[in-house]
Amino acid sequence: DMDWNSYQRLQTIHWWMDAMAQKYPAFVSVETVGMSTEKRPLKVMKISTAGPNSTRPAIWIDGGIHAREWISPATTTCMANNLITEATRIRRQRFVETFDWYFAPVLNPDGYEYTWSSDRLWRKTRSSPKKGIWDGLFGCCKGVDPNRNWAYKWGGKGTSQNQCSQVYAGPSPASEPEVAHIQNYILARKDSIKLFLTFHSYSQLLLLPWGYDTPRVPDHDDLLQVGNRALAKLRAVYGTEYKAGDTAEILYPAAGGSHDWAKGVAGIKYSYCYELRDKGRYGFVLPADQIIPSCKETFQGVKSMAEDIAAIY
Ligand code: 0X9
Ligand code: ZN
Repeated sequence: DMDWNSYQRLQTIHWWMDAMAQKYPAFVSVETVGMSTEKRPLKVMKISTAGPNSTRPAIWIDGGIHAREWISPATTTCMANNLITEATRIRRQRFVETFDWYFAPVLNPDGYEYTWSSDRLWRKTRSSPKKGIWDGLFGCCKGVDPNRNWAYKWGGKGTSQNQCSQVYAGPSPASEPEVAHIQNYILARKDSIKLFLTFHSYSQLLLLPWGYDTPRVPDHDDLLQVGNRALAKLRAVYGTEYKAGDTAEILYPAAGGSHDWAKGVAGIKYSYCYELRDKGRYGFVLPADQIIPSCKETFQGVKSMAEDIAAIY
């Protein structure tokens, strides 16, 4: 059964998404947008008080691109659950009534399952490299970094062409079916999506594009303002300190990431990457009793971003 006091397997998360759609067909729907390399479904949940066919302005939230960052699927599913609760209220708030919300909580389902079955700290996808003549001699490594595989500035700084690297960009842009399917799904809705949020861990950062290198986005000040207001709301819950800034400046340059693609290709102005709890004490192996606190504070941040952007539309 689904709860947020422990981390959940992929099957449980998918079962919960489908169960929500069955229970609240008027405002929850679930779509399988494609299959992963190992044929697991890539599920997207749409929450809209205007119903499954609504074409309101939209907010995109994804998680679980990196397999070992368990707090990301946990926090994003928990926020989706909060939003469903908000949608059932008679007096609904503006962030619920203005937007369609898309949640894709596990973008790398093969990697995620691998962290449960075999290697807790696996990061990448589970695709096999194309067989080359050297493979017999040097062996080969599985997996592409799905946050170096998006089709914008692909193969640039902070990426590797070595199959065995943790930041292997893959043989070509969007070589990973997980990335290709989600890119297509977002492109088909790019004019409605007003806010793009991708959830990773850890470091407690809110990253603005660009990640590929240090130039500032032209609307940097708008993004930073909405970001800092969100972080003030997040901090107000438990005092958790997050910092906002340009990815390449406050973290490191890394090309082919999803929030760069969302801004650079899909043209979504407000595009961010959250690096969730903590700051390194537990790192990727964050205790499950932090799921609900992480969810509560992050939801306030996301709500603040939605309210600010709703005020523009
Ligand atoms: O390196 C990453 O992909 C992210 N950090 S993580 O520890 N979760 O792996 C940061 C991504 C920042 N985004 C871009 N560079 N585009
Ligand atoms: Zn990550």
